Amino acid sequence: MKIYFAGSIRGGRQDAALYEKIIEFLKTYGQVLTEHVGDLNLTSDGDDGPNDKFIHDRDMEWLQRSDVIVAEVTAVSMGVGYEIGRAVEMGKPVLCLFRTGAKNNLSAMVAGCDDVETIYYSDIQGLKSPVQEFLFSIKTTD
Ligand code: 6IA
Repeated sequence: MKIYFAGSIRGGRQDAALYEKIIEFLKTYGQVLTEHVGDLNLTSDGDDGPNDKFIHDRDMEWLQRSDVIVAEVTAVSMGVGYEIGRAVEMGKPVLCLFRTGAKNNLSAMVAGCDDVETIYYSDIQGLKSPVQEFLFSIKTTD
């Protein structure tokens, strides 16, 4: 199973350590195409690598190739919102993860989308069983 994990980069890296843990967990179910999202050395500047067109086009290619999108949506990120919208248009299964008790509310454009499933959770332990259930429910290309 090819998994596209989405998490905030220029939107802020305050949850990067959590992304790293979620990615490690997801890797027990398949290949995570976007492991760099959990790289603790990646800063919100995000400008020390390839240019933006390269990043966008490569990410869209990975999104196209993926079987499922898992997005941590607690930190507000325009890029993650964009990826969710593109994935829905591609007909991909989309799972969003939102921490209860966050200062911000989840955007209505995600929370109100019938094509997106959202898990509300308080810690990574509480995530594991519902995420597994979602992943087992989808068909893969492998
Ligand atoms: O608006 P944001 O930057 O918060 O958007 C984050 C989302 O867009 C993530 O889920 C990524 O899939 C994607 N994304 C944004 N920037 C990058 C990026 N920057 N590399 C890969 N995916 C990205 C390059 C960083 C550089 C240090 C090599």
